[in-house]
Amino acid sequence: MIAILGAGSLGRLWAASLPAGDVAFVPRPGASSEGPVAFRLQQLDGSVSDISVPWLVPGDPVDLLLVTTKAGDTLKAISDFIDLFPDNLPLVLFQNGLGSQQAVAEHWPDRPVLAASTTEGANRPDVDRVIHAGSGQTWIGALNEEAGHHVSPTVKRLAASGLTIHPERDILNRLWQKLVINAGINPFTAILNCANGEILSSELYQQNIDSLCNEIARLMTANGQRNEGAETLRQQIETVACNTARNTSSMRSDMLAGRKTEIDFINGYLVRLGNTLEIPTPVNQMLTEQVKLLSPN
Ligand code: KPL
Repeated sequence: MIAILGAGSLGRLWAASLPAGDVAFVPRPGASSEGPVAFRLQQLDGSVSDISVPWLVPGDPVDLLLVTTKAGDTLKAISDFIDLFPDNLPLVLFQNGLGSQQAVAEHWPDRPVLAASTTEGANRPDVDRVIHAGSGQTWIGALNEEAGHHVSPTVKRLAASGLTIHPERDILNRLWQKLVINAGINPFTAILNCANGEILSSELYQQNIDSLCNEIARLMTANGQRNEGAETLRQQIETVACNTARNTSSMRSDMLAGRKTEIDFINGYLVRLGNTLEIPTPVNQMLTEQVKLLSPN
C-alpha cells in the first residue's frame, strides 16, 4: 500500500490517480481522521469524479511513502510518525524549491530518500474540490545511496497512476531547473499580485531579472550544477511565464490565502547558499524580504 503524507492538491491528485485500495493518507497528529478524505476531482477533460481515500490505520502494509507536504512543514511532519515505519521504507519527497529535501536526507541518512520533480498542475479552489489543471511529467531520483535501487521499482509502482513518470539519474539538477523557474516567477507574482504572464512587462521584473539570473548562474556553477548561463536561465523563465501566463503561482495563492509561502526554500535558499559560497545575492535577498513582508513567514 502507498501512504501519502500531505492531503493538499498534489497529494490528492496522486491519491485519486493511484489504484483505489492501494493508497491511504497518513493522519496528522491532532487532526481529525474520522471518515475517509472525500473530494471531487475535475479531470483534464473537464469530467468530475467523486474520490474517497481512507486514512492509514495501524497494521496497513505500507511499502512506499509519498510526502506531499509544503516544504516548510516536511521535516516536522515526517518526524511525527516515521518511527512507526520500517527503516527500509522508501520516502519520495515532492516539495518545491530546495533545502527541505536535503534536510530530510541528512536527518535520516540510513533511510532510502528519493525526490520527485513534477510539472503536473493541480489546484484546490475549495476544501473539497481539486482541479487537475495541466498534464505534466514527473521525474523520480535517489537523493542518497540507500535509495539507489528503489528508483526503478518506485517509478513502476507510481506508473499505475496513469500520470507520466520517469526515472532521473540527476534529480538534484532537475530540482535546480525547477528552482530557477520558481525563483524567477513566483516572488514577482506575489509582490505584484498578478498572474504569471503579467510579470514580464513590469518594471520590478525588467529591472531585476538579469541580475537575478546572474546570481543564480554563479550559484549553480559554484555548486557544481550544469547551467548554460544567465541568458538561457532568463529565456527558460520567460518561456514558462508565457506558457502559464494566466496561472496564479503557488506563492501568490499562498499569499492571497494568508498562508506561509515557500520563499525560504526558493529565493531564500539561494540567499543562504550565497552566504555559504560567499557569492552576493542582493536581488534574491530583496525578493525574499519583500515576500516575507506580505505573508505570515
Ligand atoms: O511552479 C509554478 C508555481 O506556481 O509554483 C509555476 C511554474 C510558476 C507555475 O505557476
